[in-house]
Amino acid sequence: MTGHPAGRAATDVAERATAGFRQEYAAEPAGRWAAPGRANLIGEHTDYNDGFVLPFALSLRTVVAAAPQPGRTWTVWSELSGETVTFGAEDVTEPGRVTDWAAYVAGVVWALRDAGHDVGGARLAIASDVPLGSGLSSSAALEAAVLAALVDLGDLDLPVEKQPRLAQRAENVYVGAPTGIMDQSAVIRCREGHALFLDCRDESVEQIPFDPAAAGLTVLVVDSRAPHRHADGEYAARRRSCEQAAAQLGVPALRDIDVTGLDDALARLDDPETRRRVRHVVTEDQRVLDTVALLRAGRVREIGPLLTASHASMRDDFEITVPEIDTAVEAALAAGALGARMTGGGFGGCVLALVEADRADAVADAVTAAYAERGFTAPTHVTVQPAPGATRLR
Ligand code: GAF
Repeated sequence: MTGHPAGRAATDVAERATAGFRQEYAAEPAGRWAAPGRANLIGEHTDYNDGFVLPFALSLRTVVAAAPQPGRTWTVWSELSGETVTFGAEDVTEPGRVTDWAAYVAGVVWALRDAGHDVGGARLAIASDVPLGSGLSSSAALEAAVLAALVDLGDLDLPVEKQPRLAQRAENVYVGAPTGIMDQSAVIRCREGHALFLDCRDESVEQIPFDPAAAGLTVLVVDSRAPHRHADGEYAARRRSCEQAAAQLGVPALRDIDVTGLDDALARLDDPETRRRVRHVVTEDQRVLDTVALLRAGRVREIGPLLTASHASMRDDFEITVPEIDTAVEAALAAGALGARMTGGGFGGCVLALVEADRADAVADAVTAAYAERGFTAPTHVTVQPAPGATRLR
């Protein structure tokens, strides 16, 4: 996970966006806006159950260099595809007219217009260090960076607390991915040195100090390199089964069951698979609360077992892990990680491990060796510290 795919010059992502803008439009951008990828410390598949999550932002970022252009036309160049796509007002009257990567940009324009904002035409150039398809929210980073640019360029009245919902609508309705509110909230609202404790029901947030380095620790993020296996269909299926379980239990969302009422709730459900899904969500909400309590008390070293328990719950009850991911977690723990879990929606993506800073290389090597033994494609890794959310670059 170097952030620089083969063949691309290893220059700073903001410089690449600026250079792309100059080359494509033979002009200077009016500004540059960045939004990070995210890792979720704990709280998986709880967001669409109105529950709790605890993500933090990464220093890997997507940068949009942009300037206004007359009329209602948007032109977008992307470093990754090397393509330029232009769309007009007629393409953002309803979802689905712009496809592929540019749909995330058109979706933001659509969502802004749908919410009544008079968004002006713009030229945009996008560069990114957030790896695609690794479960680190490259799509939310793109949406958030574009949104920040369009809000600033048009001087639109859209407070930052309202931006995650709008970006989520772009993804849910225009792109058509039924995701929850976590990723857009994380990439927009996270702060450096903190994890974002988000109540997904009312979107209230608390910035929780999370500074592993101060405790001699680091977070190792391993990209499993596992091909995403049916991730979209499986995500939608998990979401459906949670919603059906809540309806069966007569509550608005699974958030309304707490661990003390879990056994009673499970006894009212006939289907063993549904019981497992419910048990994951209810216990995961509690693990988020327990993690937050430990971090508030400055006991960062003690969160490891909660991370590992979260992984077991995703593996055994929610059934969203794959062999590469489980191998990475097991190898990290065997090599001395304090805790390890898959992060993100599942069926591939990344694992995060809380490790002693001076053991990070040894843990990464152990994961690589376990992969080699099983014949998996070699994983990549990076160590991370909580970084800031979306911002205009000066
Ligand atoms: C994906 C989704 F986009 C999030 O909303 C969340 O549900 C996550 O999977 C699982 O916690 O990242």
